[in-house]
Amino acid sequence: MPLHRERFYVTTPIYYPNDKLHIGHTYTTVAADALARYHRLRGRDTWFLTGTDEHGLNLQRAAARAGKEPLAYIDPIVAWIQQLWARLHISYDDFIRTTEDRHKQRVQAIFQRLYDQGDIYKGSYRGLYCVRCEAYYTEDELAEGRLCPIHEQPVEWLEEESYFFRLSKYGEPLLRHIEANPDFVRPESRRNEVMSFIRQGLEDLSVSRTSFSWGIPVPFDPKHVIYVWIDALANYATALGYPDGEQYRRFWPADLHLIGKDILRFHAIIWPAILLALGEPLPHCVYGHGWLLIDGGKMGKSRAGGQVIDPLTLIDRYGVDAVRYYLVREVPFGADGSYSEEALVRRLNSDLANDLGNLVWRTTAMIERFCGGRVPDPAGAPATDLAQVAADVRRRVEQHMERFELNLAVTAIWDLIGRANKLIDEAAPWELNRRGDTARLGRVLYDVAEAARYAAVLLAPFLVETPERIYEELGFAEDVRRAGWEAGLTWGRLPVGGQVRRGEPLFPRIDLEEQFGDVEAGETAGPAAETISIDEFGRLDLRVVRILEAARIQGADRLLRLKVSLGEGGERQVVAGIAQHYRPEELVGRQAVLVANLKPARIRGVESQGMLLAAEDGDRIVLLSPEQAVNPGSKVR
Ligand code: ME8
Repeated sequence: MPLHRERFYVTTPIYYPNDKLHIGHTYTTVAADALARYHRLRGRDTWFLTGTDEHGLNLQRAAARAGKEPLAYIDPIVAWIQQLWARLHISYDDFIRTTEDRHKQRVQAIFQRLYDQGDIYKGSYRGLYCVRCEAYYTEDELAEGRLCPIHEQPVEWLEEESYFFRLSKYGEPLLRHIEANPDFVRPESRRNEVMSFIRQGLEDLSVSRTSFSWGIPVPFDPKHVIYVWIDALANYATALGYPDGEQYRRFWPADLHLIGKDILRFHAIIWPAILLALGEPLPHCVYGHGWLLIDGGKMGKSRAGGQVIDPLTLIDRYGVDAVRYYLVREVPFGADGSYSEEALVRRLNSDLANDLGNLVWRTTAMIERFCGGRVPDPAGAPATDLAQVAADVRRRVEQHMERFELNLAVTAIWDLIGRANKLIDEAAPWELNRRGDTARLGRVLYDVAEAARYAAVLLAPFLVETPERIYEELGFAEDVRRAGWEAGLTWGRLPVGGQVRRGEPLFPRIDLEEQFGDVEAGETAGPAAETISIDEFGRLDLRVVRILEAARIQGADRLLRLKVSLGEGGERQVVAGIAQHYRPEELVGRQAVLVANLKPARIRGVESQGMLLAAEDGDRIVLLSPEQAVNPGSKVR
């Protein structure tokens, strides 16, 4: 599906504000970021939108449980989501919150218009409703035990007066559109799924609720709020200023709505039907990628795979580029794949440390030893085959990126890296040096250095720190991203005579045994202390919390005031004596361990409802956190 447009507008789903955003959400967002970066590098006018989906019964209830107004409950969670994206270097151009006025007004205008033209009418509805999906199900759609097929949670009977959208009217035109546009729903298996669903006949869709109030009111009947999915889907247009904003004219229709397969029907049927009703052009592509699974279950679901993997912990441990690389490389894009930290470390060791890291390390080391640290002149000897390999790899990367085959694109780059490493082994520069063949030595070392630089440009959509580091080590002061794709991928761009600067290895290897092997607990020979009984220990209520906010306390340089979430257990304010060890912004989003049943105390006039655990090592204070992210509120035993 070659994209010949000079513009590229890509979106992720807008996520529910949830302090359990995990590696699955990160997967979609990193993939969209890689595509946005790729098109930007190619000089295309690019817009990348993400955001949060903040209305609905589920959030209304969560806020009530926390004893808060919905927005006061949601704001800090949105701040932590933005912090997560910042740590992953997600280069979004806009972040839409569905509680913003710019969104609400335009959603109301859309609803009004559909009503005025007869595409929305009033009726009543009864059915089985999943609060987490915010959707009705029929009996035969339910999972065993009358559970929601996505969340495997009980559904509820709802009966209410409701407005309906004439979805049935748009089945035929939509089917014709999908048939005429093979790239509209991707990959092919999802396209087939959507077409057969439409062929079964579409029913009109209930698009308002009276059973709760946390939503955008129906403009002409405010006891109804607009169905959250209509509200949410519209974000892709409202964020651009639909119907007449300048950005809307510039970027609509979207080139790509990147989503997980769980929300395919909303994006490939309901949203396009609304756009047809509004007379707006349809997006070029809705791409439903697969799920990252843990132990065969979808991450974050209530039963199978209830476990969630915290991206921040992984970044702390392995660095942002290792996490980003793993996400785009490991799973064939589109299919389901299993997540495992061990697989991440294997990728890190083999592809990043061994292949890429080694190429840069050996090349700069040899230039230092044999060429006085300056990039040698290749002109004295015939070219190696690397320029040819590089051109071929570039062509393949471009083809794969246009088809959203991210894993194949990165795999292709490794052909260049592999060939360059092999050339070093074959040409044996140390032998050339011994024989005094400086002409051939110069050629070989120049070509492998240039291959490393070329690979850095090809990697720039995916990795956010490594391309810059490779340039720096090769002594090339150019800004990789600013130079862009075309200039960067001109073979021979690396200047002769540049001073290489070998730093630390790009990626230190991780000892798998040490990280994942059975480590014997062993007796700790600590200082003897008075012992306590297990019952005494049991009186401590230790809980995992997520830090939502952190701020300094005026006049107390050691103290920070933190707001922490215990998930269902609500929120607490805690004062912690860690201000000299952590900056407030680096704490937001982390998990920590709280002594939850400590008697509240006032410290410097600020109430502290519990205490965070930290290790004291000489002058250092280090916060304790679980080895993997767990649901906030989990008990520590
Ligand atoms: O559905 N593997 O938001 P959400 C891969 N607000 N991707 C995963 C995943 C996993 N295990 N888990 C989540 C919503 N995702 C609505 C969207 S859009 C108008 C409204 C990703 O917070 C995947 O992209 O539940 C999925 O579609 C999205 O997170 C769901 O995020």
